[in-house]
Amino acid sequence: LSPAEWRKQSIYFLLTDRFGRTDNSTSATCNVGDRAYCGGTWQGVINHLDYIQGMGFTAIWITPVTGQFYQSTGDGTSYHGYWQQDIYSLNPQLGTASDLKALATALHNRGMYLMVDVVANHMGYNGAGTSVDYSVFDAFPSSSYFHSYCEITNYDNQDNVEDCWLGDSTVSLPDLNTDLTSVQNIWYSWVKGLVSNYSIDGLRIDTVKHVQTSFWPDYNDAAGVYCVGEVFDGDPAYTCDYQNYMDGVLNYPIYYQLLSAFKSTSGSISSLYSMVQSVASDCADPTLLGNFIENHDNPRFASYTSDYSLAKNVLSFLFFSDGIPIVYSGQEQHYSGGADPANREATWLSGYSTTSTLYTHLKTTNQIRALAIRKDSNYVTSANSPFYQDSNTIAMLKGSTSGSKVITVLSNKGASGNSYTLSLSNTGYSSGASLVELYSCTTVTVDSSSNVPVPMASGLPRVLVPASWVSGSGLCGSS
Ligand code: ABC
Ligand code: CA
Repeated sequence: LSPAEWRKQSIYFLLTDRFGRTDNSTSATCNVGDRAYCGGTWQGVINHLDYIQGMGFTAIWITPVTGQFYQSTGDGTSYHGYWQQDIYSLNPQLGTASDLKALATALHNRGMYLMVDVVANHMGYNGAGTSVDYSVFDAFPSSSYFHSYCEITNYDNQDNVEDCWLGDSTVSLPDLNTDLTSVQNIWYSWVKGLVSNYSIDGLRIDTVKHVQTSFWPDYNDAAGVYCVGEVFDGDPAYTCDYQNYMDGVLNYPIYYQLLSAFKSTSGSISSLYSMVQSVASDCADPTLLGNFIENHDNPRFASYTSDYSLAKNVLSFLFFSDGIPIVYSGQEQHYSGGADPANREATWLSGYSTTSTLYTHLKTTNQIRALAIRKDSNYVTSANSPFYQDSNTIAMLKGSTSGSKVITVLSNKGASGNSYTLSLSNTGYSSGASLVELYSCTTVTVDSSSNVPVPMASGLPRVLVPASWVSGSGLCGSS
């Protein structure tokens, strides 16, 4: 699937081992601290696609599928899939080739898409970097394919980041010498084959900043589908540069500012406001970034605050700013695990509730975004524009036509926030125009000074669109 088509999607990210089991159990034990396989499978994902689609997601991103090593170590096991050894086989703990193909088919039959996580930077080894038996790596069975061992010690030194190894002395991550044409050719033909064998629609690429930039354009081309790279860095100048070498990157610059603006009622809105502008100017195309507030590498949002209004606001930001929204499995159940491995709770233990507060918030939010995409064919390519801020509020406009843009108003006042009317000018709407706020289903009329009166309460997010959009949308009781 092309980048242009991916812009319209909404992605649910899951760790295959932690989302759904073949036996559909909702009680199978999964102690995150054990860092062990808990029994999730590709078939288990197929079994629960209604749950994902019911929230309005149109795509899933799954963790790496390749063959790993399976022993337990002081750092746990390879349940997450980032410790590959056999790139030409699949991880049998997660299922068979026909299961993975069946997952792609099941998604496609629903009009949904499959994104797979891939790793080109390294293999995984059960032992220290000084004692690697390279014969275990199926495609790279000798030390000559790898950088010589050194641990990454200085993230400010790009050569160190690219040429030294991730991992530790318990599980080392042997770092491929991606400067070698032989290594490049193996990866380019491998990725092409993977995408075609399993009918994959997009890739999430791991550890992108640990490989030289010149490696990526041909990799992205060989994949032939939208690629979004992980560049784990909050500096927009650093991270955006990688978008010159692949379709998109995960939006870590926004992640940090969104988190700090909304993890408490005293967070800085102005830092978020200016980061939206920095990303817009530094990134080649902000509409192809992957937006998130949770993933498997960082503490969950609810580990910072249990406030549901704050949780709703950060979710709404992901959907109504530039880029592709990504929600991490368990976020819809307000899971609150801290740093890895605590943030990898089994989704099945929630019983897959479809009535939980954030499940229903996400369902409405996905519906609103889909409505905007239907009504405004240039919605996803239009530039989001923050146009109002105060110490607790940010308001943004996104859409291609003045007078019918989506207005998003986010607040960090939290659930105990007061009720008031926020009067917004400079929205492009004219006096007398009728808008509907789609979370509360309130109709408002633009006043004689062209101000939009936004009903605020309990620190909840607000999204306004032309009232004429509502009929037939399925929102606010319309059919
Ligand atoms: C395992 C155990 C853990 C145990 C650990 C020692 O071993 O599970 O419990 O603590 C996989 C697994 C992990 C596993 C690791 C190591 O492998 O998922 O569970 O940990 O064996 C990707 C994936 C990630 C994956 C790997 C490896 C890479 O998303 O799930 O981990 O394939 C770096 C990498 C990044 C990587 C991340 C985990 O580590 O760059 O690709 N993620 C700074 C650095 C970043 C660094 C980050 C975290 O710290 O700049 O490069 O990411 O270590 C901001 C700055 C940022 C800064 C942050 C902290 O602050 O702007 O730059 O990030 O302000
Ligand atoms: Ca490297």
